[in-house]
Amino acid sequence: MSLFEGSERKRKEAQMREAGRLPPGQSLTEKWPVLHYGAVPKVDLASWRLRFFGEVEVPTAFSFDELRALPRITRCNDIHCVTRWSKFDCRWDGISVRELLARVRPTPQARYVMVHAEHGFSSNLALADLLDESVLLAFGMNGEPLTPEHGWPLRLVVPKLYFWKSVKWVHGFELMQHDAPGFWERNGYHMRGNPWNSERYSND
Ligand SMILES: Nc1nc2c(c(=O)[nH]1)N[C@H]1C(S)=C(S)[C@@H](COP(=O)(O)O)O[C@H]1N2
Ligand SMILES: [Mo]
Repeated sequence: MSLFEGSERKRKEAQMREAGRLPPGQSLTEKWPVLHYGAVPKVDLASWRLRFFGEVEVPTAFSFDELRALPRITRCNDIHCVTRWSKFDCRWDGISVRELLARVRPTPQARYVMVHAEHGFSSNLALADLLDESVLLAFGMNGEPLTPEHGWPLRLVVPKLYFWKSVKWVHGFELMQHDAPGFWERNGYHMRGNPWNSERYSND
């Protein structure tokens, strides 16, 4: 990195801090780091399904074509990784999770969701956090389709929580009555993960 690029980054970072957009302990990155546990999965779109199960009235498996045919939405937001980088003004293109939930109809007992991905990765969310208007299922970011490393064919984006909750290669939503820890949450990370409260580890 040249001296100029470094000071430019610092200037933008100070701007974001000033604007109240940089959570505590985070720093700005212009790049898009790739971070995950395990290998990038190979996905066969013909047999791929996005499943909704557990506490739902209408358990459903959506094909990729069915999801592509749904109304498109875009969301602009900032993402915050627990490893302390934040990336600003990401423009995501995708579909509404709320719309899918309206179709599968969570039971009145449903309060939490386990989000499932390839290779057994999972992360837990409160249903209320999943229903936030900032949330979407993304096919692409900043005008480009997702690359396999960033979650192609589909990833969840939950910008108000640390980015480990934004599950790549998502293929299932399990609606639950009670909260339960997902992959990182079983390994010491926080059950909710709100960056504005520095909810990094289970004892934060
Ligand atoms: N399926 C899956 N999704 C995942 C992860 C993972 O290991 N597997 N890691 C999470 C973590 S810790 C982060 S920071 C982000 C990183 O997303 P990126 O590689 O697109 O930046 O993905 C999240 N989603
Ligand atoms: Mo992360």
